[in-house]
Amino acid sequence: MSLQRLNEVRRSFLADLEAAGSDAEALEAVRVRYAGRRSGLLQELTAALRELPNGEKRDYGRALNELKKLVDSQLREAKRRTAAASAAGSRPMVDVTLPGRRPPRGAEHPVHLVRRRIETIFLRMGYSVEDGPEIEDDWHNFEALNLPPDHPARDDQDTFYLPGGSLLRTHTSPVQARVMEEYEPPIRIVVPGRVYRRDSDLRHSPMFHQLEGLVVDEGITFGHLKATLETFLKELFHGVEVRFRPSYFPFTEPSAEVDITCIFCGGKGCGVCSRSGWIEILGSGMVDPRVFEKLGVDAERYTGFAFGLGLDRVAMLLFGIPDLRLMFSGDQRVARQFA
Ligand code: 2NM
Repeated sequence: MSLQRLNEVRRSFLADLEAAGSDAEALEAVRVRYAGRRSGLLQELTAALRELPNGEKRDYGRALNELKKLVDSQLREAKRRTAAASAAGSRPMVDVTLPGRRPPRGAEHPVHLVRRRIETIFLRMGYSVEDGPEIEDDWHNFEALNLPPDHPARDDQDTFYLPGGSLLRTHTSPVQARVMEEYEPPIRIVVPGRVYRRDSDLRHSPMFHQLEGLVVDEGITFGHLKATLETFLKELFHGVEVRFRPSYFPFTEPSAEVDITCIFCGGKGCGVCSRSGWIEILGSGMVDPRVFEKLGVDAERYTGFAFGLGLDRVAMLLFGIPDLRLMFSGDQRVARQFA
């Protein structure tokens, strides 16, 4: 009868435990009902031990001990599961049906678009793209380029000087100077980059972008300069005519400024080209042998041409951007219109 009672309690304990699942409150009720100190069923079964005839005490006692161990271990295991389940339940829920968050997207700046377009044209012609430091020394920015100490371009009004005599490059030509110092011709490079001048008004920004090119080899003539720049400009501005005007730069001789027919009026004359029908687009010339000599290029053996243009100006012309301030506003609404 009493062993039978033990088995009943064991069965009902296991059933109640299963019914409670991982519900903490239900489990606590099961614990109190079976293992409660004062009136738990195990307590009752222990008390019943004393009433048994001596012959039955051994088997009953052993079975009761096993039941106590079972209840204890099962309750402990259930409690562990409950704790784990509630920890998982407290994690924030992910609503997988919510629409995704759209990350803000930038757009390529018009100057950058123009730079890549020009680089592509010259890369196809066999040039490579070079760059160099924006903080320069007097030698590479001026002296090596045949800009004597009294040249107006060296004026404090045009150049940002830094403590210690270094300066912000006023053109990308110091990169060409570094390439000539370092490499033996043939040289065919274009050099895009930021340049700095102490100049700030509606048409001038103290930082702007240039792209310059340099070719040095045996037998390079003004004919190569002319054909190269004409080919380049007709590819960049479809359908334009190109003309060369004599000019002057300290680092080239002879020098030429290059115009294209106005891309707004086709050459008839309008506000953009000041009624002339022509827009000045780049400067160029045959590298002065004195520049070669300063940079260790054999001026008896080699000749070369160089050119330069303003990327900001070209971007404004190509995209019809009317105000320089829009170019430097950093406003994504500007850049997005040209992506
Ligand atoms: C220009 C116009 C004419 C030029 C010259 C050189 C160098 F380093 F070879 F002497 N680099 N760039 C040059 C010549 C740049 O920009 C309006």
